[in-house]
Amino acid sequence: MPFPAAVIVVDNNSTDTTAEIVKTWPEGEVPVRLIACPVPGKGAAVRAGLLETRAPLVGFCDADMATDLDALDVAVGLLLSGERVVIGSRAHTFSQVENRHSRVRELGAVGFRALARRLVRGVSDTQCGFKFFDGRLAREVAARMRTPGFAFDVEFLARCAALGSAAMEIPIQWHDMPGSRFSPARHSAGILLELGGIWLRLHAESRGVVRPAWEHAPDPVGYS
Ligand SMILES: Nc1nc2c(ncn2[C@@H]2O[C@H](COP(=O)(O)OP(=O)(O)O)[C@@H](O)[C@H]2O)c(=O)[nH]1
Ligand SMILES: [Mg+2]
Repeated sequence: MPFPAAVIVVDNNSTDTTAEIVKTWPEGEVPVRLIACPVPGKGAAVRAGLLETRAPLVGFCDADMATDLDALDVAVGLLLSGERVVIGSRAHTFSQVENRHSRVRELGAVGFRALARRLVRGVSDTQCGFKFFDGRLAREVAARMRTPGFAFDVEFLARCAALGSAAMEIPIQWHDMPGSRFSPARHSAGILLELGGIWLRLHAESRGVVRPAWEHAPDPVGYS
């Protein structure tokens, strides 16, 4: 990167050695910081990480590096040229996707996409774990986030769109990594409930029935 960058790793009660690896990571050009998020779920962890940021451009990617980091140059270039939400898409015509998902998961994904489309318009892959943002927008949206689990991306993108920033999808190289923690049997019901919760909350907020939560109001943008 031609400018200063930093990595935050969110330890979300992990039982592998993630925290130890970060703690013993040698000091280098890119500082790597560990933060703990006791609330379980990927949504909670990503929210905690984003709220720790102060940089003008921020983002997150899956810990298993399924998305090739070449996409970072494209994402940063687009953000510098004025885009505010740039997300990797496995559905992009120019993406290279090496997929090992089971038939059951593929079928579930079709249903998920049909529901997600009702909440986020114009995005073909809401779930790719590679998303970069204008920092101020990401912190503002993270502060309002309420979805703790895997459906959080849908709430995130819907809130960005509600604040006037539609997502731009970019092509990526995706290598499906072994050791997936996602299980259609264990997670599908929770994801459906989360999607329902997102729909209810966003509708209630848009009608003024409830106000978006602001208790963790983000700090103004900084450059450290
Ligand atoms: N905080 C948290 N993050 C998770 C959990 N499970 C997965 N992740 C994150 O989500 C990413 C995608 O999950 P993964 O298990 O690889 O699923 P897949 O790539 O969709 O098959 C991982 O790389 C982790 O960064 C979890 O239980 N808690
Ligand atoms: Mg993965």
